[in-house]
Amino acid sequence: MHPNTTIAYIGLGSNLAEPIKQVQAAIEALKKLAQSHVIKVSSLYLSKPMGPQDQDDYINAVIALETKLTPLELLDTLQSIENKAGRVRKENRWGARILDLDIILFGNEIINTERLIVPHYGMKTREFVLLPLAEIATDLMLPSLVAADRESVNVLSQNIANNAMIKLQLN
Ligand code: A4P
Ligand code: MG
Repeated sequence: MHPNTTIAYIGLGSNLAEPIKQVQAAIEALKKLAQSHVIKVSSLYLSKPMGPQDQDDYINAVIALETKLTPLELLDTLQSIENKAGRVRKENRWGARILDLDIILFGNEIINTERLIVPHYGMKTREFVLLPLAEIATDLMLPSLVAADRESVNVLSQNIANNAMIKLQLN
């Protein structure tokens, strides 16, 4: 792998306006990203909403992207894909959305800035992130400032309660 290339994991979520199509279209958009290459795509999962329950179920997936973009360039790009999908940002936390693209991991980088927190703050407690991630990256270890504290995606995914999530079989 080129020295400036990083493998980033991106979480996709949608529960509005035909979520399966939204997630599939976002994957197609990610395949066209400059300086980047989609190397793995998880199955699509149907998940119960985390947060307010008066919203539809979500479609979630995770992809692995080999990229030469910086983390902030990647965030800008993801936000422009969200905006093109017609995303409207609302005040209500964890409310319904057409498309949400989160940077779950960016290589082994640990980022804590105003615009970007990586690893994603919710990744270890969300089955709709951990299970698709484990599907495409079983042997992955999370970054940690203390090497001995690195956690494995496989172990985290085995220990998470699966809230009736369904892996979709699409042709
Ligand atoms: N930001 C910071 N770190 C990151 C990162 N690692 N990746 C900042 C992406 N963005 C990051 O994001 C708000 C700001 O977070 C961005 O401007 C960026 O600078 P946003 O996408 O506008 O807001 P959000 O996604 O609504 O944020 P919030 O409230 O953290 O929502 P979550 O945590 O993403 O949860 N239930 C199911 N079953 N499946 C889901 O996918 N998703 C949510 C949203 C709720 N319930 C869900 C699901
Ligand atoms: Mg988001």
